[in-house]
Amino acid sequence: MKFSKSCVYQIYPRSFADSNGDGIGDIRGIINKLDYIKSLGVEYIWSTPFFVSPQNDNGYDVADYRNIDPRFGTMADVEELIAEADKRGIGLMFDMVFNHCSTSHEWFQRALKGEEKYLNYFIFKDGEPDKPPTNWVSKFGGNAWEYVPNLKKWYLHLFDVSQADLNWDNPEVREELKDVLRFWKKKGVKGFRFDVVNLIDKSRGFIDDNEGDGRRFYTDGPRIHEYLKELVRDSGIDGMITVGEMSSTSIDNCIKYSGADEHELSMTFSFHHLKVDYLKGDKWALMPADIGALKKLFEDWQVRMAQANAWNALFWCNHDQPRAVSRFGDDGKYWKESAKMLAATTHLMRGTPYIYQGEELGMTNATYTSIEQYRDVESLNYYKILLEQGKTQEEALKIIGERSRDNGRTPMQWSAEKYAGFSNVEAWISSPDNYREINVAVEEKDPDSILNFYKQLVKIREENKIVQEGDISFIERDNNDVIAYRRTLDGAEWIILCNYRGTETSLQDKTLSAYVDEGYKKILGNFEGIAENLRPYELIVFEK
Ligand code: TEU
Ligand code: CA
Repeated sequence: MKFSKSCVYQIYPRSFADSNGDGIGDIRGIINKLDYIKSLGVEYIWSTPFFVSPQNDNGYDVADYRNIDPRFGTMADVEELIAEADKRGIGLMFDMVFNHCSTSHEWFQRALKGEEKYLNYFIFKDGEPDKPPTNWVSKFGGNAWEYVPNLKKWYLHLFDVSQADLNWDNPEVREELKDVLRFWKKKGVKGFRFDVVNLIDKSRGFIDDNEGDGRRFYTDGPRIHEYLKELVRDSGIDGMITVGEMSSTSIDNCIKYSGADEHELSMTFSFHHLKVDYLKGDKWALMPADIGALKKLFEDWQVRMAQANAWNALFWCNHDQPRAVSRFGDDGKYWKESAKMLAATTHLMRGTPYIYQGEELGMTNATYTSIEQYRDVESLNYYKILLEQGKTQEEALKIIGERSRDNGRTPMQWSAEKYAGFSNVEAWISSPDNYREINVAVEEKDPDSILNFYKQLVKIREENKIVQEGDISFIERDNNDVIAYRRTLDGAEWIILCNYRGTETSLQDKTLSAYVDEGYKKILGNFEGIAENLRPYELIVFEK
């Protein structure tokens, strides 16, 4: 399978490294750290957007797809980044936000002036100021339509009001976007990540949703596969590494998005496994993670995608998610053990692993104590919504504290120096105090660190066909404490056992001593030796 050997490192430039002392990470900061990224052994870097943008959603509100936001640097910097990464055998993947663009984009500005051509680039509906066309809810809270009085029209924004949805039904829009891909391909970019790309087709129509928030009308629409095939074919990017961010999708659709013979995308991100701690699917209602559900989801996605020759992107963390070690592990007593166990769970599966900046250090949630510390538009909107719903400030802060996207956006922790070695001034967003212990400088020196464990995992994938291409089946299926699977290839077998509890637990299918008696050898773990039971957050990889 293509890209079965690869690992991707995700960078959120704003929070990665600040080279010019303005407190905001930048392109030059990434260039300065390329040797560090090379030392991880990854083949690709995916960077989130640094194109011209008012930054209402930190660059996911693009105002010009072909120019660099001066906050992050210049086109010359980006060209140098591509060339310097290339010298190190690393390909760059750029982030294409094609479901919507910023309302500051020239297209939208001309639409606002009433130009027919550009009105058709967006989803405008005639109407009265007090009655939005549908009751759909924006992903960032509130109704998903905004009224423009002088046009007497509403426009759709599935995200922030400053992110207007593009009209993919219009062939001119599709041509514009293909051209953006050609532009970056010509610059030497090796691949693309497509933002919420399964939301682009709205051809199911604009109908009130009396059961949900509207997503069933615009997710995985009827023309989505047609649009993707056309985009990939006409822009000449088929065969490059591509990943689609698929919001609330299904396995059946991902089989098509990433199927080997479909010529759509190389792989898909899906998010069901990151909702197992949402109470009744509500991100803003806290619940302890349901490990039984998590395990079932991994099994379904791993097994069914494999049967269909489709391909998963494997990940725990990104710039929209709280930190995995704080969420599914233990960022206190078993910090190191649980971070390693979580890493092994995904890295040894079938798919392409993604490492999000700082994950390889075991970076934790932000631990903010006041709403003033938050920056994310979604967190700030929902804080207000939670208060309106009658939550106390303390309750609302607790929820935001666990669920905010800012948990994943604190500055990369490079060293114990002031400002975590990220900048020489106060950063745009503050760091948790633990940067003094959790940082690159400390972990590079410690052979037993989380950082060195990640490097080991990348190498294990690179050197072992069984990890790249082996079959996968799940074991310990009725055991809700443990996530465990078997990889097999040409008579070889690996067993991966992960304890998701902070307590000792026993295996149900086969005891640890039975594995040993049958000749299995431990080849990787996060504790010394083999005990009678799995220790808290213990990981064991056996080979036979
Ligand atoms: O995210 C899509 C998305 O829907 C989420 O991950 C979102 O953050 C979550 O549903 C909110 O609860 C992508 C980008 O990764 C994100 O940063 C952007 O804000 C969003 O699209 C809009 O472009
Ligand atoms: Ca800077």
